[in-house]
Amino acid sequence: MDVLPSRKIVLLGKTGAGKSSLANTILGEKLFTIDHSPISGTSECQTKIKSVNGRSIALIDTPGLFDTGRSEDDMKPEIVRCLTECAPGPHAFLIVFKVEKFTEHEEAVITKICQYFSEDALKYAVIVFTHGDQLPEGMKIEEFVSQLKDLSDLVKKCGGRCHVVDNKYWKINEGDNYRSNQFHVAEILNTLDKMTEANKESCYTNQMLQEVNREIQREEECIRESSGNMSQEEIRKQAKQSAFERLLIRSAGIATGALLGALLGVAEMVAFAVPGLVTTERGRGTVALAAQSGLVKGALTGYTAAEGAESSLEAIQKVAEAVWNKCSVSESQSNK
Ligand SMILES: Nc1nc2c(ncn2[C@@H]2O[C@H](COP(=O)(O)OP(=O)(O)OP(=O)(O)O)[C@@H](O)[C@H]2O)c(=O)[nH]1
Ligand SMILES: [Mg+2]
Repeated sequence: MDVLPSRKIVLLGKTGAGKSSLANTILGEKLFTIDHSPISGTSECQTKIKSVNGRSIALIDTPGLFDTGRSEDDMKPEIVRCLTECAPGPHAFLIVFKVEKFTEHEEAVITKICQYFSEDALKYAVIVFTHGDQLPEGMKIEEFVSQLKDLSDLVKKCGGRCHVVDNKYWKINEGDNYRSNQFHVAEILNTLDKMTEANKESCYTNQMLQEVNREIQREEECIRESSGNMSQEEIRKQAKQSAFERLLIRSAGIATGALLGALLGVAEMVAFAVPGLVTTERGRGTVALAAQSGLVKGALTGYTAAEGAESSLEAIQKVAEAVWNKCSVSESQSNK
């Protein structure tokens, strides 16, 4: 039996933007905990599955993954957790902002989403505003957006998809349809339907998420072999936890910007980052063997060698070349 939810939706945004509250508003139930203190909120990614308006949806709530002022090292476990929850990829990203000024902090959220996923992620994104009560009397969200150039550019990049709720003050429909969460949740679900249809029911994915998914599947196989009659849901849950722990160990000491390289299998990393370098089966075998023997560890620690790199891709390429060079040296020595 396929117990996987039909729609996987991840909520992203700054701490305090109202992600967990929005998740509860959509699900029509307080399934996620809201912390009213200004600093601490959601500390870990969590998934809740529920049927809403006839659709089975899995909402993945995240902590403020893209906050400015938090070190990437600090965020790494939460980012890895988010990847294991999302893998092989979500059907949609709900990017959450408050109805307020659009500053460089909000801009930074988008820059980081594009950095960790890719610009393509915006094809799967819907912008949802919270604190709708802040909208001036009679103003709709589209009008608010049109007044701010950067914001309206962003909404355009997201195919014009934007909605508004107020998780606190718009609980009851008091006749004014626009100020009713029920109305907007229905609109959000319709937009998600249309977007998923336009994306041919595919989820957003990339090489990193696929590799994370392979890691989870490997764990599932092991658990299935050793467990009796555990349900598929329980197997997946345990596999995600083991994959999370493994991936976290693998990424130790590596800057989040270069996580892609750390999370991809080493052979895949080299092939991906330096196309043309590993073209033969034998080449791939050599790299895989080197990875198993621990040879690559030294090169991976050599991420410091990539410190001068301008972008994470460049950093990965530098390390990939270092890995490849080590492999070639070891192969020529063993052939002597
Ligand atoms: N007035 C108003 N308050 C809201 C709204 N949404 C959330 N809040 C309040 O804002 C605070 C933060 O909301 P959360 O839903 O916990 O925000 P979050 O984005 O999940 O925060 P983190 O988990 O820390 O990342 C809480 O006190 C909420 O009650 C809204 O639409 N209107
Ligand atoms: Mg939260």
